[in-house]
Formats: sequence, C-alpha cells, structure tokens
Amino acid sequence: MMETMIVEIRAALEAAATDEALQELRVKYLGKKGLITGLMKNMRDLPQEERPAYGSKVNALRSEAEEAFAAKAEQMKAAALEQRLAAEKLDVTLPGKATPMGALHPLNQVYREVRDIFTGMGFEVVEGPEVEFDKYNFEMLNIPKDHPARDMQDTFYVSEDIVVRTHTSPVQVRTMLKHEPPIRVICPGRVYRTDDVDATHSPVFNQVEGLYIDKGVTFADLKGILGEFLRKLYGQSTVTKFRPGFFPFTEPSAEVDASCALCHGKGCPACKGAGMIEVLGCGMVHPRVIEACGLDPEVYSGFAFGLGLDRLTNIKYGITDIRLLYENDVRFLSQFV
Ligand code: 2NL
Repeated sequence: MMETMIVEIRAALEAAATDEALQELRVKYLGKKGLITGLMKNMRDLPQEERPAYGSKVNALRSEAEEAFAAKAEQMKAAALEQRLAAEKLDVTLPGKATPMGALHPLNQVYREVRDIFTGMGFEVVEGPEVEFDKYNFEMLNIPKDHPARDMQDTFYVSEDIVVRTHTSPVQVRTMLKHEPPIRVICPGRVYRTDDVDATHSPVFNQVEGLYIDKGVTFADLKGILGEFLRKLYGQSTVTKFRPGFFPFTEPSAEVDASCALCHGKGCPACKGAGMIEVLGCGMVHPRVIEACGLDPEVYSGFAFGLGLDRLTNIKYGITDIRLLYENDVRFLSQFV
C-alpha cells in the first residue's frame, strides 16, 4: 500500500487544476488526520523490531509527498503568472491618441516676447484699471482740458472726470505716486478709443508702455535700452532710427523705426518698400509730468515709451487686417500653434 501511495499522489496532483483542489489533497494526505499520518499511527500495531524500518519508510514517503506538493505549487504559481502576463499584454507599438493642442493667441505670444526682454533688463510688470480718472489719464500727463490731444485721442467718457483709458500711462502715473525711484516698469493692457472698425482701426487695442525714472537717466539710456529691446525682438542685425516726434508727456520725444525684419531693409510689401517700419514712440518724461506725480524734476529724470502690440504682432506675422486678432476664428488662430 505504501508503495502505491506515492504513485497515487502524483496522479492526483497531476489532475488537480485549482488551488482548492491542491489544498484538499494536502489535507487528504499530509493533514493531521491524513493518510500518511495514519500510516505512521499504524506503527503501534507492528512488532517492536519492524518499527524502525517501517518508520523510515513512512518518513521517506512523507518527504517524497511534500516534494511533489511543493513542485506542484511551484508549477501552478508559474502557470498563473504566465496567464496574467498573457492577459495583461500591452502593445506598445499601437499608435497613441492625439491630444488636441491649444496655443497662445498671437497677441499673447508677442506680448510674452516683449515682456521677457524687459524683465530680463530689470523692468517689472504693473497692471491697472481700464476705467480711469481723467486726471490720471490726461491731466497729470500734461494734457489739460482744452488740449487738442484730447480731441486727437477720441475718448470714451464715463462721466465728467472718469474715462475709459486711452493708453496705459495712468498705470505709470499711479506707480510714480506710490513708489520712490528707481522705477523700472512696463505696463501692458487693453486701451480704448472711439475709432470705427476697419482693417487698421479698432476701438480696443493693446499697448505696452514702459517707464524708467531715476537720478541721472538720459536720452542715451533711452536709446541704449530701446535699441537693445528692438535687436532682441527682431534680431541682432536690426538697424534703428530715432526721429524727432511730439507727445505732450515727453520732451524731447522721438518716433522709432526698425529695419524691416522680413526684408532686412531692402524693401518688401510688409514695409511698403520703405525697408524701415515705425515700431514705437518715446521720449524723456516731461518735467511737468514728473512734478505732477510728486517727484522733484531737479533730482529725477527718466524716459518713457509706448508701443502698439497689435501693430507689432501684425508686422511680425504679416497680418494685414487687425480684425483677425479679435474675431477668434479658429481657422486663423490655429496657424499660430
Ligand atoms: C505711442 C507713444 C508713448 C509715453 C507713451 C509716457 C507715460 C508717462 C510719462 C511719459 Cl507716465 N510718457 N508714455 C511716452 C512716449 C510715447 O507712446 O506711439 N504709443 C502707441
């Protein structure tokens, strides 16, 4: 009986397909009331001299059975892993799902370029309200009530003394009133004028103004910093031209041309054959403005500039109609991804 038992166990293990079946067999043969344990108990019925041989035979059987069970358990574990690997197979060569990509509006792309150049030169970004006091938008910028500039700047009036800002200069006025020099800021934002919409006009557009006030700031600083800005924006080979201009809030004032980034000064449709494009206005802050903003013009001087972001963007991308920047037509915008 003992001789056939191991054969019987091997056959049973061979047939066992589940963990439960294996466990049942383990109880049946190796358990406390199992068959092999039973064989051992039978030893009591044998004569004393036969017991050692019988005992070692049962022990050998137990070891063989335990080995067979262990081998079976091992084999089942390997099979389970094999099955899991097959079931969870992942085809890494399948094409991925394309995620639709958004993009920054072209105005924001150009704004970020402008911003990064100025913050790289130590300027900080300051923003302010779009509805302003007349005194911050005009009065303190040396544009009194009867000044022709007020007609020039066809203004949306909210009341007698409140306007929708026509430029971001009032943000700089507020900065001077609040902070001691040195002041180095750029002020981006939407500005408003009562223009009718056409290819080159919009009642709302975007401006970036800048202001640098400290002791001993000169026109050389203006030319150096704005020249460097334009070379960083349009490329190191950019040529600049500072022409005399007029603004009520700066004296002297200048309008600045940069060599056309598309044709490098040769003349092309973008620059209407001129080779140069007007890109910004600037000047030394008028002493009356410095004084109105609570600073002593005998101690402090500075320069300011203003640029139209819409114009800069249109020049950069060869866009010929400002309305495209505001209509949010995806067919237009998706070209700037
Ligand atoms: C242009 C010209 C300019 C300023 C803006 C400014 C601001 C303060 C004091 C003095 Cl608080 N000036 N801003 C100066 C010169 C030109 O803008 O063509 N903008 C589109």
